[in-house]
Amino acid sequence: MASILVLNGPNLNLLGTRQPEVYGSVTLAMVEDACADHAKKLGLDVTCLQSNHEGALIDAIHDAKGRHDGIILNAGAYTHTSIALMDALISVEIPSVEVHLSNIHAREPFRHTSYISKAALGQICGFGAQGYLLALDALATHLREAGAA
Ligand code: CA2
Repeated sequence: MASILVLNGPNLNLLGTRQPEVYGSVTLAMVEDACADHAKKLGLDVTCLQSNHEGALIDAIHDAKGRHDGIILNAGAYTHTSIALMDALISVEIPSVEVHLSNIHAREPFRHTSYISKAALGQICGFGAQGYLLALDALATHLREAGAA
């Protein structure tokens, strides 16, 4: 069974507790449960991880090599700053989908740039927590077409 790593970056542990008008009212635990349910329906295995630390996110991406067949990444604000995360994703060569709860292109100009996009198959943003499920659908199709699932 193909395995997907769902990786969330800084401050996303606060989901559902503040700024519901921007990020919705579901908690990270609810997002992770929904990912597990949806992955099961798609015949995928899922592992979820969140860290507020750039180095820990990089380590998780490195550790994914040989363990996971796909990565779903919401890198939070590191999206807009981290060449190191982009390099890590490129180096492991694992198909990845970038997710954002909010529509980063409709927000402040500094959120319009994504280093993650340069390493990802594609980006899903603006659909709230549903974005993670759409990303699972996209990875399931990609892996099936690539003969990896
Ligand atoms: O829209 C997204 O998913 C973001 O990745 C969220 C990041 C933001 O810096 C990106 O530009 C877009 C911020 C995550 C902060 O999450 C919070 C959730 C609830 C309360 C406070 C922060």
